[in-house]
Amino acid sequence: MTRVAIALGSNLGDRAHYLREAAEALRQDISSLTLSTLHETVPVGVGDQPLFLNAAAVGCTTLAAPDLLAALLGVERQFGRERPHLGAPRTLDLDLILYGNEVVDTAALAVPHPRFRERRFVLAPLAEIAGEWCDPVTGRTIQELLDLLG
Ligand code: PH2
Ligand code: MG
Ligand code: MG
Repeated sequence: MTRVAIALGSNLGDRAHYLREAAEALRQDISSLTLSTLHETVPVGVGDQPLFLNAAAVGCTTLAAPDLLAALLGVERQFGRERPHLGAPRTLDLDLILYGNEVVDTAALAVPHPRFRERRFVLAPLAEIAGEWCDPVTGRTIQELLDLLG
């Protein structure tokens, strides 16, 4: 079993519904899943868009990282995710942030997520449910990474 952290985001349609239902769908592949509270956040780096709801989920899986990634993309599709262009508003975005202590950097998959350390919208919800988790690249905990953002 591997402990995993997922970031959830939505800024299109019934955002809270998508996040809560996605978390339920993830239980199929992730046991003992804990969902953070939902945070309303200003869009970062994608221009003028509707506000996001963001959350984080933590649990344990027997899936290998690429299979978990495929499962996340499947749940995104299940909830109507379309990709008309990069950074487009979305019903549901599920990003794999941490996969145990593993560091993977291939064309298909990068974990830890390469930009999560700068993203308050990922760190703030994740700190609620896994503040003690150590980033295997920097050795800092999620709470420390969040505090560094000031
Ligand atoms: N996701 C992005 C880019 N910008 N901004 C917020 N507030 N929340 C997000 O989930 C988000 C973003 C790329 O996936
Ligand atoms: Mg994303
Ligand atoms: Mg994504």
